[in-house]
Amino acid sequence: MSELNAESTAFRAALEAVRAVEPRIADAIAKELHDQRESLKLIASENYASPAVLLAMGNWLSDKYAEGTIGRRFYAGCQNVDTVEQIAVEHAKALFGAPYAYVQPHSGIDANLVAYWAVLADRVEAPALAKAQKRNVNDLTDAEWAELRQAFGNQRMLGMSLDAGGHLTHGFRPNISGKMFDQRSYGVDAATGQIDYAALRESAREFKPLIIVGGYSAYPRKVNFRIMREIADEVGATFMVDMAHFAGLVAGKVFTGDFNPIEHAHIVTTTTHKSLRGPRGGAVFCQPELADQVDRGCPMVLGGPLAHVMAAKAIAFAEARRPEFADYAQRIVDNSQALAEGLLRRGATLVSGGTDNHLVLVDVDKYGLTGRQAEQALLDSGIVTNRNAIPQDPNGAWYTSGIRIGTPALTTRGLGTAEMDQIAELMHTVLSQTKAGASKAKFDLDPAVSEGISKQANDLLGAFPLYPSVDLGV
Ligand code: DSN
Repeated sequence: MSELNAESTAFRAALEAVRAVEPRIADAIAKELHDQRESLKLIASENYASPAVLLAMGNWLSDKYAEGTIGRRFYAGCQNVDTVEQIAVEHAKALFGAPYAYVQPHSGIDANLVAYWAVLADRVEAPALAKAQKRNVNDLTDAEWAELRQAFGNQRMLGMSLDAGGHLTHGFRPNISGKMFDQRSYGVDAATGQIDYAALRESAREFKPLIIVGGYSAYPRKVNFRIMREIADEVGATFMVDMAHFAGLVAGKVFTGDFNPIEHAHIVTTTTHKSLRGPRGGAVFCQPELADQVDRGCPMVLGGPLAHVMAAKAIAFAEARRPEFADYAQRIVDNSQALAEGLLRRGATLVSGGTDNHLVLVDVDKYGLTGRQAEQALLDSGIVTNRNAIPQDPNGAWYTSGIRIGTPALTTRGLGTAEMDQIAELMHTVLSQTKAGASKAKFDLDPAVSEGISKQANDLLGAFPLYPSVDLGV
């Protein structure tokens, strides 16, 4: 028998240790790898982290509390966490060319909360303290504190509307950000499906927000952050960008100049697990004047930092600094555009008519379907996507009229533009053969069609093994 490679040995040993305590967990972990290998994953926000990233998380760094920041912790014995966090910060700053990086947030929501409270501290709390001639909030009188709390609760945010591709955390009521801020949305031009910067400027002039948020989770085009910063400066707003979806394209230098948020925003947030291909987590980048406020993220809104995940972030940032990551980032966009062209050629309607980034938004009304029906029909056929609202969506945020598809994961797996055209054919076949049913969730699709497409999807994936270096022996 040939010797196992190091990665297979490591994952097998980890599973054996887990199995000794609770076999069902070991089975679920192994099954997840199996299922991911079998699935044609077009979820725009997912990816496959490297074995090094995954392995960096399974260790005793997890045991350590380290609230506070590097060198200023609320616990003793944090020297190794300091080392890990410092290295992650160094790689993050070098990767993005950012003056300051904070790598503790556990997710994108957390990163956005850190950013919002940093801006509130800078723009609302600091002036209140200066006015009262006090050093910190504990020194304020009850009356001064009541006044400051009123001020915290009455600030404005301008963010992209949900149906145009904005994110819940950009000031929408179901999320804490919508309860913190009075929010107004900007949308897209009805004809082009792209951001209307003149309308955005008009809205900002009228609304005078404290924060303008750029970034999205379902917008298929580049955003001109230079223009957005100009608008923010004109109305005295702090400009924040949530680059969670496209951080990999910034890191890989596909988005440069006007389209690189790091060059234009006061503060930038991200997740680390989408196009950036790291562990699940978040990060914040900012101009030096906001750094002290960002550093207050834990324990302000974050629980103790996850040192094992920061270790994995350091590995992912280091990987993304390699030249091959730039090639990967460009291939994500090439694939996305090939998928868009393949769908358009077959008669699909795409929001904005195409894509500049890692995602494509298909208007499935063209096929007489809701997003919910299309999502399930595709899933039954072995193609994993997610339904998404489209601009002015008549079916609302639950049933929707759109399907969001993204290429970061399949690009990691090695699929290229020729395979994207084959996937466009599979998707178009499913969507055009699915008939809407009696409700917005029901549909009819001949099982022979879904089985046939599943098989073709599986055959396609067979040529691109996922985690080829990992053999679990099951
Ligand atoms: N869940 C992520 C997405 O799918 O876009 C963002 O929250």
